[in-house]
Amino acid sequence: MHRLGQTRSIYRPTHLLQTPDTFVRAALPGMSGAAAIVHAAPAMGASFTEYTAEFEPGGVLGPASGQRFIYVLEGALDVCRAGKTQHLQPGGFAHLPQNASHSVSASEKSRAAVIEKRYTPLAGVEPGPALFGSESNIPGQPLMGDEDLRVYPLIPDDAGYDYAVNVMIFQPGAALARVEIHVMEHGLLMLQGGGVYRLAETWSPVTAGDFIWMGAYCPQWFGALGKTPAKYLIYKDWNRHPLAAAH
Ligand code: UGY
Ligand code: MN
Repeated sequence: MHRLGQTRSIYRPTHLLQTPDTFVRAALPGMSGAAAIVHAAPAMGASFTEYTAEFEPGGVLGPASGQRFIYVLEGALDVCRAGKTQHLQPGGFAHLPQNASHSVSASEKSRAAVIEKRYTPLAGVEPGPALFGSESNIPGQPLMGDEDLRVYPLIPDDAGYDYAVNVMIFQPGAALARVEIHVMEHGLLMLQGGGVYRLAETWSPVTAGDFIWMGAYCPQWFGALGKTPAKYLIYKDWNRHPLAAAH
């Protein structure tokens, strides 16, 4: 069925809303039995890369271009680093520092969100070590005192990490308390539920499976709609001076 050129997707210098009907798959160098849907990259204005990797059983990722963060959406991944293998299931995540040799393979048909970012060094601070965890073990915190809007920080707020990845869960009807305008960029994957996202001067219906990039200073606001909670995975650059440069 032709959509007659219609889509909810929007691309502007300030933001991208990328809906699954517009996803294009291609293998990145070193991938086998896997393909990437590249959501955010320098080519569209982002200073990091985020993609969804889709694996056949036995599929593998190629080498990372910088630090790598992996969040398993479906299936199971084995991440092997320094002779130890971590078996990650949905909600499981890993942070691999820049230049940390490792392998990522799927033990079954799987999907994962993958974020890669060049590290921005900070004088006197060692880069944070590799991390492995599961969102189910992370305590949530209410955002600005709102018990219906909880934030689950997957990476410790430590100067050795120059980015943050949080899971945010909005109960039906919950909303950000204000329009945010900030220097940090965001990569956002809607995991469950949906609502309305304000991005610059557009208000868009969004639902599970959508990806959003918000450039620095993009006005942003979200309100959850429907009878089930809305949940998203959100990246931001963090813990660095705005003039600091990545290496
Ligand atoms: O962390 C954040 O800036 C977050 N509150 N932004 C967002 O949900 N769009
Ligand atoms: Mn924000």
